Amino acid sequence: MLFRLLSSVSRKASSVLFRAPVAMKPQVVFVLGGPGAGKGTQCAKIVETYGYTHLSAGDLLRAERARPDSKDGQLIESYIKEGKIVPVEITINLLRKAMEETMRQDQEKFRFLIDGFPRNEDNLQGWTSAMRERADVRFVLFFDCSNQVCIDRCLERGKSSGRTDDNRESLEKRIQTYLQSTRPIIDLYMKQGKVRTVDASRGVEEVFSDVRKVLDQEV
Ligand code: UP5
Ligand code: MG
Repeated sequence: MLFRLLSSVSRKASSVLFRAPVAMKPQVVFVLGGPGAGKGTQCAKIVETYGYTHLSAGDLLRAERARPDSKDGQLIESYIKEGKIVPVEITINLLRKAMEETMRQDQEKFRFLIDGFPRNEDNLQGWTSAMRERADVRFVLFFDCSNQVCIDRCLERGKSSGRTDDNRESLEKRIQTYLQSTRPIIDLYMKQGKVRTVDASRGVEEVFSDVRKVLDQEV
């Protein structure tokens, strides 16, 4: 009798363990491209269709800037307006916290689109030392778009976005930073065969149709 009871308890325990979700190592897709290339727009569409969580480094920095007791708010504002790249310690902390919070709420949300990061050598080093052991970078989704299209889209958005960097002066600096600092990072990943390039100069749906082809192959 005791044996039967114990073995039924043990069977139940093992089936509960079997069903318990195992915390997965975060799987990351870096989403890169020029300012206004459509990273945010396409990430929102990916989230609707695939099981990813979208983390925009720019959005996280803007949220931190808006937090009244943030010690980094002013620094972030000055960097964003000048189109410069915020020191990685700040950005990586925000990304790490957002990833941890997402997975704390739901362990099955371990797929992340990290949008607008890494943008330079400093970002890449910061990611490598803080996250290399904690997350796998699957590939880089690169939205390729001419500078002129990028500028036109941001200026158009600037009519209503309220973003302090959607003006001609900031945009010229953002484009320069992109060309000088971010393109070399994309090139580095290209050499490793990790970049999936999408022509981002077309309409939103055409771009997304190519994005789907990439993701359907990778998942
Ligand atoms: N639009 C989008 N797709 C379109 C399409 N196919 N056809 C026509 N129009 C299209 O789109 C931009 C605009 O274009 C929108 O109006 C959209 O409707 C339209 P969006 O999807 O927002 O493009 P995105 O590539 O996300 O543009 P964004 O301006 O966000 O790119 P940035 O990379 O410049 O901005 P981000 O927010 O990532 O960073 C801002 C600043 O934060 C940086 O310059 C930097 O100072 C700082 N930063 C860091 O320091 N470190 C980081 O890690 C990240 C940011
Ligand atoms: Mg964006």
